Amino acid sequence: MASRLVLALDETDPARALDIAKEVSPFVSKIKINYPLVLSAGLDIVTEISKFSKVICDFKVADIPNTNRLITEAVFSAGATGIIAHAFPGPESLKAIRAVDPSKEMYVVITMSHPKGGDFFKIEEFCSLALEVGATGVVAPATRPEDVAKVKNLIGDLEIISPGVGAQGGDPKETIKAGADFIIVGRGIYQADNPALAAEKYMSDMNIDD
Ligand code: NUP
Repeated sequence: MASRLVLALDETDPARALDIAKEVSPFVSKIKINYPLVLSAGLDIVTEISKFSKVICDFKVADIPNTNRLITEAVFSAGATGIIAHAFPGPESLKAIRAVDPSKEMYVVITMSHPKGGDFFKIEEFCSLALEVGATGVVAPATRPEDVAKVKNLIGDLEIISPGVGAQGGDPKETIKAGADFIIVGRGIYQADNPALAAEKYMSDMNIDD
């Protein structure tokens, strides 16, 4: 069965990040890259990692349509297959991302995983926005499986990717049971003594058949 694990590679040492990406890539379906690594290594790290893994840029794009378009063009030109955006700037900002290359993945943040991270997010409105703009999927928190289940009921066939497993306390199995398609793990893998072994363990932990 294909892996339902996504590595959040927030390791800021570029050489170490590349080593971890190579070791862990056989166990994950994608590698998610966020500002901490790009700000230390440059956008070239996206191109490097794209040579052996799919890369999603978690830049939580949240600007006017023209700026969203420029950011998205840079990200896809670097080799990323997907991008994560915020919903609150509204439909035109999300459509500008979608229009750059509809064959790529666009994920929309519905609500966030940290304590009180959901207080300013509108789950129903953001889910219908994700459907309206033709998103590939949505980001919903493994720390609140009840929110994942709620999102699942609202988004039909869109994918759910869920961060918050491991360091933030979310449980892989509960998250998948609630309706997530993929779980996202950062520190639980890249800070482990053996990141590949840790990734393999997360993969088996989310097997819901046992
Ligand atoms: O709600 C969110 N929570 C979250 O942790 C949305 C996210 N995109 N993330 C990201 O997932 C976060 O920025 C980090 O890159 C990763 C989780 O990392 P960790 O807590 O597993 O180390």
